[in-house]
Amino acid sequence: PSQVREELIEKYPAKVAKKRNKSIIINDPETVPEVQANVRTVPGIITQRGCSYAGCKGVVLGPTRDVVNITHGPIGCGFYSWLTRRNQTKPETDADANFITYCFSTDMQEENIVFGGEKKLKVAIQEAYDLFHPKAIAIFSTCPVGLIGDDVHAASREMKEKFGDCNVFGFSCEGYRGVSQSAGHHIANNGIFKHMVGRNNEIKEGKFKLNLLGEYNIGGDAFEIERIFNKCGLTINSSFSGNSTVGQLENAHMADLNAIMCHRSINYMGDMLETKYGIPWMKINFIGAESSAKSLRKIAEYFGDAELKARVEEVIKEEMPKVKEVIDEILPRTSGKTAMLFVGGSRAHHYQDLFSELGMTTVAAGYEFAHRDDYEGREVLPNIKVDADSKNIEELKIEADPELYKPRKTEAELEELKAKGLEINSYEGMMKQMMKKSLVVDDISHYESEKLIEIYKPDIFCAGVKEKYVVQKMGVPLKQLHSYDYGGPYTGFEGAVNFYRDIDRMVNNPVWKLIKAPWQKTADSEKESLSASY
Ligand code: CFM
Ligand code: HCA
Repeated sequence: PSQVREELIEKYPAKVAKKRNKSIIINDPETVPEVQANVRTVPGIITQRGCSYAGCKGVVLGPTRDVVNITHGPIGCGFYSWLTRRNQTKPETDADANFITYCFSTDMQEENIVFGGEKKLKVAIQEAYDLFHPKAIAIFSTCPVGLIGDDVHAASREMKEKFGDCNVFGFSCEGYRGVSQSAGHHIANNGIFKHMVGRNNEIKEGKFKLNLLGEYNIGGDAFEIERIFNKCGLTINSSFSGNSTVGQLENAHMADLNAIMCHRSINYMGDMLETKYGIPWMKINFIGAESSAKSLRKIAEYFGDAELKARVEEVIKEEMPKVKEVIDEILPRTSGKTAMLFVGGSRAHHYQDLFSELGMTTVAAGYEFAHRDDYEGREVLPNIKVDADSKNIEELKIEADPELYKPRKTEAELEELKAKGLEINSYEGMMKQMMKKSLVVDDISHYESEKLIEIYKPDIFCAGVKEKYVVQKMGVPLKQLHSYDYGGPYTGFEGAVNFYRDIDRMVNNPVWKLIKAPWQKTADSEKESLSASY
């Protein structure tokens, strides 16, 4: 692998090579070497990353159906974040609000850039209020808003006071706020915590109430988790933010546990809910049948109720045989194959579980925008250098609420749970689970992806839509782990079966071996590939 690393960076100018070298790591699950992460992409390099606005509006706030999300900016930002992320939602009745299908934007023009856009923004907020009377309106700033200095917060406050019955708040999530989407996650967490959490004191029915954090219902993933939780007798108090509502987010402080799927995007909320209200958080993973069973057992152990534990075992016993049947059929065909995963800030880790259930090895993986803790584990947090880009993002000062702080577990109870192997308020990251000498690459560049494919010839490459067709033209199937190639769900037990079948179809499809770019084709090789296929 050190030779591979050399090959990946040899074409770069010396300074760039030196920098990239720190983000390309040969893994050792025992020593867990340091990965350079969450730093600026070198200009000129083609990155997979997106912007802060995408992380705030598209990712964290976008999936909540009854908030009107207005993009303050030129129309492109709103348009290209309109229904592209596949976050599904299911209103309880036809009469319930669902604004996810709409694209709200102030459609800024040159005139607004020159003379200011606040007036236009207030008109837009008024129009949205008059048309829909929503519970909440959120404003998302795009790059020009920050550059010209429109005050979206003042405009929001003014309109909120004017309406009286509609919560209006803004986000300074201009695309350039941070080095990636990740900054937008943090800004979104802060805004939801400040403007929403704690406003709804409804006590929901149910004995075991938890919030599901960092699950966005892509391709219906949250629906499958809801199905399993219902069977087990677990109540989702509030979901951040797949299939969620304003009321749910406002009620988050009423749960007894925060179960975190995507650590990267929502760990801030976990910490803040713990500090202010005394609700601990626990990392779980519902990607993979074994992982789902393990996560259910962890949740049951946390609540410590014998009846719940027994129910969870029953559910696992009911669900597993269907999964086992499919895996027994597919495993002989997928076993021994290799995968590479370069996705976001959590799926490059989670999906390794599904691949190992298929008997497949992850030879290289990396995140687009995760931080060192997502690679190396949260214990490195005190050692992370806070650079100028991170300082740019507000860190809320949270204290225990004088009335509402109520530790859900005593210190002794938490210690006991930790001794049983439950990671409370902790996450061990991706690298400890990956093979020795596998490659870990942060913010992989387009060039490095191509090189890796040439060298390793993996059986499948997992990334997003920007990579998909380039990789497939190299003769390697690409599975989109963002949009799921319009499939899914992939969570839980039914999701695992969907994934096994989709991957089987891709890695065992002979069509990939027939692909040659026109310029690579000669009359002879064309004949060869044809006769090989018949
Ligand atoms: Fe978390 Fe996500 Fe992801 Fe993410 Fe994303 Fe996404 Fe992703 Mo695309 S919140 S980090 S910012 S799991 S949108 S649902 S698929 S990059 S790996
Ligand atoms: C985003 C959204 C995205 C993009 C996916 C892709 C998603 O980063 O703004 O590049 O294919 O999941 O929709 O991550």
